[in-house]
Amino acid sequence: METATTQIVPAAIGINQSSKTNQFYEDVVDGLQASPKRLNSKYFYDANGDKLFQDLMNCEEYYPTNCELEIFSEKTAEICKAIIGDGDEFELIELGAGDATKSACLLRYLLEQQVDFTYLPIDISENVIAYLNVTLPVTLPGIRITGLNGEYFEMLEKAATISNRRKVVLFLGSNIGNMTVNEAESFCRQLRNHLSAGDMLLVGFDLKKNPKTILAAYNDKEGITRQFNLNLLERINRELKGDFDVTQFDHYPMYDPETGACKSYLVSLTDQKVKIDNRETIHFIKDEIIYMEISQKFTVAETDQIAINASFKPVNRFFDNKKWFIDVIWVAE
Ligand code: AVJ
Repeated sequence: METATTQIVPAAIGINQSSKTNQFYEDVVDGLQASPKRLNSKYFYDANGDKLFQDLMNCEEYYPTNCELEIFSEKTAEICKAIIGDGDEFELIELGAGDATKSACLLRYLLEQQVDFTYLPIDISENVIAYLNVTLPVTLPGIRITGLNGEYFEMLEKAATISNRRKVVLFLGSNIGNMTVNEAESFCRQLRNHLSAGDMLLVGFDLKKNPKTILAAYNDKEGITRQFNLNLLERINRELKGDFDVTQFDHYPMYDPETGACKSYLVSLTDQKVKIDNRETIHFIKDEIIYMEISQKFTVAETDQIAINASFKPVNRFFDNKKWFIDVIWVAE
């Protein structure tokens, strides 16, 4: 029998734990057997990684969060006016919602204006989704929310089975920067295929700027970015019975101002071998790297080009005061 408590806590929708662990194992082993070795940055976000990312967002050098927060708090009415459009009810879907601090600016305003919408945050972290499902109904009374825990497109398809109302998709925080320009373009094309003409996309891009400013954001003095990267090795130890000695790896961030690619690597400090689940042994030679993450930086022209090539029409641009970051609104054509 259902208790009152289970009824008031909205259920998270997602995929089962053991198939997630198998996928994680396969991706890790494939990546570490590749040349050069690589790990997928989407796996940064377990409970520890979420906490480290929170710390990063609060650290002095990591500017993107503050820039976007400034845009969302200073331009709330304008942004909301654009997404409300003719006033038809809609689903507000957020890809990689995280703690939803930025979207909460919009959610609060939309609720105050009594706009008819449902909030569907999607996140790879089950920790994040459980948190949003429980806290948002308290901080934003009256919100209709269904958290979706999983991969973006799988969860978008789930969202489509929940309703066929107009969709407004939020993709904030330069999450799109975890893709190269080409990957971002095919991602947006795939996203367009999950939408209907007239649906909207609000995307946050981190812009090219002084290379020193960018590199410093991924090389903070406190070493949080370093820990954030090393945490993935620790997560492999915890969840996949790995035996990484994280003291034997160093963090190496780099930024290429020509291409706008900011990349993070871990560097093996010695010849060493690492076992995973007693099934695979991975050999490292001294100075061998693991490619961990790309945080691509864009020009405004590149964002327009991505929109057009993915069959969206760019309709609005919102900058922070320093013009370091941009939130754009695109309409599916
Ligand atoms: C969450 C992907 C936007 O790339 O800037 C922060 C993650 N990595 N510091 C980014 C991150 C290192 C972040 N995104």
